[in-house]
Amino acid sequence: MTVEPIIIDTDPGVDDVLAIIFLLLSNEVHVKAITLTHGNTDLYNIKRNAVTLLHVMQKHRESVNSTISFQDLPVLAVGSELPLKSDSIYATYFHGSDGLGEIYKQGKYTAPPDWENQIIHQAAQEEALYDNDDPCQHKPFKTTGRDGADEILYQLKQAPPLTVSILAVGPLTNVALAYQRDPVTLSRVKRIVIMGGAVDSPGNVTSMAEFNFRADPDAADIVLSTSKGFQATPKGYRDRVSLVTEGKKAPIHVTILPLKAADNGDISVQDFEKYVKPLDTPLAVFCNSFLEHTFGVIAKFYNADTLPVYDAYAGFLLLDMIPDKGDGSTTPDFDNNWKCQYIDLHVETSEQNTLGMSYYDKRPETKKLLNGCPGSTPNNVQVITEGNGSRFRHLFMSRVFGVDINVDQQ
Ligand SMILES: [Ca+2]
Repeated sequence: MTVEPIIIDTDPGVDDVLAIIFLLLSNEVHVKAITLTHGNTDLYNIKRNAVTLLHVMQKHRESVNSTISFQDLPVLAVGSELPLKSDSIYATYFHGSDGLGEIYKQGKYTAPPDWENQIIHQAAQEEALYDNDDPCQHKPFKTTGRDGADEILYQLKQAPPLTVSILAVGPLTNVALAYQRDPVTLSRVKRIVIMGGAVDSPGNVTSMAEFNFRADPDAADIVLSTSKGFQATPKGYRDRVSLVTEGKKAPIHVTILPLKAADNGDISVQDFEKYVKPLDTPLAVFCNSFLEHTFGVIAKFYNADTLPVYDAYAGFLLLDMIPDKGDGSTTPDFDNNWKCQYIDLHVETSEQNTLGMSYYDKRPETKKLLNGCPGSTPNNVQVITEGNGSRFRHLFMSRVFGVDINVDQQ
């Protein structure tokens, strides 16, 4: 089995935390770096949640007698505090002011007391750990002096071209900055899988816009534009390999899981209460500490009894796409379980009422006109329109909590 190196760009956040845990427990991928962005809350709280979560993962490993070498730990890189141009918005109405349902303030969970220091890069100390690695001694992540965008570029430079994927589950500021700083190096990415956008559906933060795109519309539009000229064909793949091998910019395979398709991955509150709430494993204790708040928000504001876990579902999509080189070849797990279409998708960046809205020209003749017109290469974003939520729920609950939910009843 080929293990895919990945970078998670994220704003933890309830479903981000679930996504990160899920992927750290997935042997199909190796999480090389976690790059943090503003988003669900401000960067201070995002950092605290990330450090706390990675300590929980260390506790989990101890509880199952598993160790990880220092080299294999993810790098935790602090990224953008603000969107590229627009004003900040946060999703604290859903995630709580701390991003995790007020767990710290209410004493439901405690962050490591020195968490802020832990994130500061300790070059000499970490250098020593490479030579004298004692898994009981080291911290649960590596630090870096690079910011989020530079860390993305660094990871892509270290690996062979078209081997590292990015899972972007927050506002896209870091990824857009990486492209602006060095489009040639970002072209080395195998694929960018994004949770974001409301395509042919209402938004969730405004009637038109999905949160991640609305929280940095300019960044979202830049990242979608990197798909310009992308072709999921054997020739398209060969051309991309040639371009990146020659050190040139190439079209990027951009896949988005928009709201309408993401909703299908929701997990029932009933399943969490039945299977997860009684558990006392480190992962369940941590997740239970914030999920109670989320369930309250879901019931009160949305009159719903299912938990949206969009970011974790996007992680699951990434797992199903690993065997796909982006050359149009089919893979059973993807073809049997996902539906998609390639669209010239853009993001509104100037009109306040529709800021962050994803849009495309629906007139059938436009595609033909664009294709015949030099210099007007359209974006070519792979938009997921449908997925198999039952498979995800089963795999997620068994991998993260070790429980077997009855998928037949989903
Ligand atoms: Ca997120």
